[in-house]
Amino acid sequence: MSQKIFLDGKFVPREEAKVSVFDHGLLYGDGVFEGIRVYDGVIFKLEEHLARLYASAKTIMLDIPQTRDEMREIVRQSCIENGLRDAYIRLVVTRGPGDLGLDPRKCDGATVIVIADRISLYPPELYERGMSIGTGSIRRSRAEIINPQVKSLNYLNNILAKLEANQHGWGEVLMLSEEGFVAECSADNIFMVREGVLVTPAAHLGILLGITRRTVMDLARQAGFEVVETTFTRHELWNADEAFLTGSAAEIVPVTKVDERVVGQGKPGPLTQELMRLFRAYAPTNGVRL
Ligand code: PXG
Repeated sequence: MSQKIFLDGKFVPREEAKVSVFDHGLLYGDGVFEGIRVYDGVIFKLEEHLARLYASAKTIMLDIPQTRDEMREIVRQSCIENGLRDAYIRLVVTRGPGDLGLDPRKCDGATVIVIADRISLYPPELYERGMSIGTGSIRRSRAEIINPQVKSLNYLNNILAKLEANQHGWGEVLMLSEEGFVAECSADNIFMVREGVLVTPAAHLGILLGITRRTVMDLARQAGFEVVETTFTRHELWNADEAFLTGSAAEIVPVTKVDERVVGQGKPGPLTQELMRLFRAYAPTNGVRL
């Protein structure tokens, strides 16, 4: 059975899921997206992902033709049509086809795409041994340039950073804020553990407010740990007791090396492992059921 993709109001076979070469999502990266996980028939934190999608769209003044209720049903239907109970969903809304100028008023209306696919995960060894990351030369931009809180289709900075990760053989690439503070990675948020306290960069540093980040903060607080959102430098990260990354695709990935400095004991730390356990138990219970 061919994969079914939701495109502009209906499900079409994968081979027919094509967009116009005049779509401003393609011509200008003018659009927004979400990446969502499905765990054993539960669409993880779907409401939070929909809220972020509609907030991103509002900021760029992009009208999504579907209501949030309709979108929830389309996402559910995408999993059902494709017989998927464990999946990765990509929701994309572009400005739609226009002319070759960049004026959004020339566009006919949004293109809405929902792809439900199998998940490709990081290898299990990575979760047992930890990941080595390094700092790239590309900075996260401040809100007046490309607002990192808008999950837009303009990911060129992140891709440039990822190229540096590939060149150096890092699993992910650390991106600093314009001022040089630790911000996040190309597609993951970052945490460190210092004297039993969980520390993560604050929103104003120019980060995507990750849904996994929020979940991990909530789980840690419920388990009795202190969680702090603040500003810190790489010096503090290099000298942390533990570090890890969070993201919908990655979940929680221990980080054991940053810029050739071994972090903590050089293996996944106890709080990281505890949070990984808590997250794995929590994920299939929190979201919208198929
Ligand atoms: N920061 C950035 C810049 C991101 O793009 C996250 C953090 C984590 O957010 P969530 O809400 O997922 O906890 C992201 C995640 C992928 C993939 O397939 C993920 C993202 C973007 C592109 C691809 O891993 N965004």
